Amino acid sequence: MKLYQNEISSATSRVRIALAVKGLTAEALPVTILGEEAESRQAGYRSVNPQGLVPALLTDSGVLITQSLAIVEYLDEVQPEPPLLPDTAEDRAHARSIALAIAAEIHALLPPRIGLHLRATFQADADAIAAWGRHWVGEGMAAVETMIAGRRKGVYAVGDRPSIADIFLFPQAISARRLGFDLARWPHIAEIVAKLETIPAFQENAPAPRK
Ligand SMILES: N[C@@H](CCC(=O)N[C@@H](CS)C(=O)NCC(=O)O)C(=O)O
Repeated sequence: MKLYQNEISSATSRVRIALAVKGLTAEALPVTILGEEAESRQAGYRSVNPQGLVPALLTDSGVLITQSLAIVEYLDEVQPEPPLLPDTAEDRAHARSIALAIAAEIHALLPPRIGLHLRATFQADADAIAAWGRHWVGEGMAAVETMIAGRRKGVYAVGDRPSIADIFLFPQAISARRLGFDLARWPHIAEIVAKLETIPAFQENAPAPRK
């Protein structure tokens, strides 16, 4: 397998964590994502992934899978142990709800292309773009905290083993901390992240800080 990826990418981090939890490896194919001229915006990479986003996984049979949730669920199907989905249909739906609340409602508003568009179209400066990010992270993580609190019955977000909910939560929480949020404001998230930070598959595959 080969993984189009970027070290600072939160969405890539999810896939790298899943690979590590499963004991799988993928050859890293780096794609730059920062700035107007980033490879993610160029025709070359768009011919690989029309969305111009990382991660994208090239399977051993040459099929490209885009979108981190689809990739993580693919890995869970081809390598079922340890499972990344909880045992019951309701808990699996809950774990997917948490993963999507992060991927589709928080993270989707934050990647570099969003900041570039805010700057080019609305003349937003660096402070305004940072405030934009903090707004969506603050609002979104508060909702995720409530979602987790409402049904938590184990040490992780959903149950007693790490699931896709934790795989999506962890990179977003690390990014929130770097944006200046004290995770203590979300007590369940803080407790879960502290636990995940003791697991090498998570700790070693967190998104790298932006330089
Ligand atoms: N929903 C996608 C999000 C992918 C995404 O936004 N990736 C970011 C990096 S974290 C990216 O490639 N951004 C390129 C850009 O903003 O130009 C997923 O879960 O894979």
